[in-house]
Amino acid sequence: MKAKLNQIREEAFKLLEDENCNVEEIRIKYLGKKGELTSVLRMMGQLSPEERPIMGQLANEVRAEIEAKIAEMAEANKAKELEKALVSEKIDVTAYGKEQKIGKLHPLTQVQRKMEDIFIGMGFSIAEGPEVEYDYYNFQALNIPENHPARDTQDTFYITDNILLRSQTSPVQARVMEKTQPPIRIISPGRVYRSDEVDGSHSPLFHQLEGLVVDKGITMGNLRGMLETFAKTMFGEKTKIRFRPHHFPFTEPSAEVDVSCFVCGGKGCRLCKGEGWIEILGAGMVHPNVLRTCGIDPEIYSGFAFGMGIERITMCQYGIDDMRLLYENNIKFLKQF
Ligand code: 2U9
Repeated sequence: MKAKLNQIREEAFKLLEDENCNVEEIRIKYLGKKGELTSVLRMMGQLSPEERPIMGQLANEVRAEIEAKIAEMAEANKAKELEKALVSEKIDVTAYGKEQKIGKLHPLTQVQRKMEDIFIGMGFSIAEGPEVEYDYYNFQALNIPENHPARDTQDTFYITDNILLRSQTSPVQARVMEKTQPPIRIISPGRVYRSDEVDGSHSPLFHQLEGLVVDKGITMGNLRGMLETFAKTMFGEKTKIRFRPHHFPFTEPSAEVDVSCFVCGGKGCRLCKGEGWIEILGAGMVHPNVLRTCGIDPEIYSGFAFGMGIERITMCQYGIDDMRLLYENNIKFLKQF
């Protein structure tokens, strides 16, 4: 039996010397249930009690040696496979890839973000509110009662008699005033709606950015200084601003505000239509009725407000002469910004 066990070891080792041998086949042949080593072990019963432990130990040694050799071969095979895969699956990292087209923000969004950044830099927070709004917040709280002529110029889309699509973002500020006592320093950018026909300068949906500051002792001087800082940061250091008297129901006094033309510097050109000035926004001191209606005592507090169309600012900045271009999603147009 000893000779048989040694023979099994020799044979198995010889077969395993071949690098390309089938390791699993050899394992089954010698160590499997019907393998040669198992058959020898079955004959142990025929041995004398003295021989049995000696042969048992030898058989275990032979099994362990063959198993160790098989494990070593399997490990070597794995390494060989990996080596092969590394060669055959080599990746050329310098090869041309598929170009990834990177999109960018719409010019209106770019301009809105730039405006927001400027106001955030001056200590404003962004306030948001619903686009589907109550008549109360859109008109009545802003000193525009039923049948007021301003309802014509701001005609919008009605969901019911008292629910509409907001025609300005002012209702956002009215809501903030109702909930918060001064100091208030907010801007409200967003979509607004008007019942307008589409043309080169009108759209039933456009974007506004409005601002509101309410505190003790706020004056028109504060409004002017703040707007000058905005204009210089937005359009360039040399930009000047001017106020022209105007009327809005929600501010008193009110003004339309122009910036000196940033193309010709005020001499007169195509962009400013020879005027030297470009109208960009409306502003004024918040009407005492509005403060009172929104729960703020106009005897203690005063405030200023302003509003501008984001489309208008975008068109000025980029010299776009037709507003419809901003909504058509023409990729050739949009790629320019
Ligand atoms: C509250 C009180 C007052 C916001 C203001 C304007 C002047 C203005 C227009 C600019 C061009 C609208 O987009 S546009 O058509 N806006 O001229 N907006 S003052 O005044 C407010 C806002 C909120 C509570």
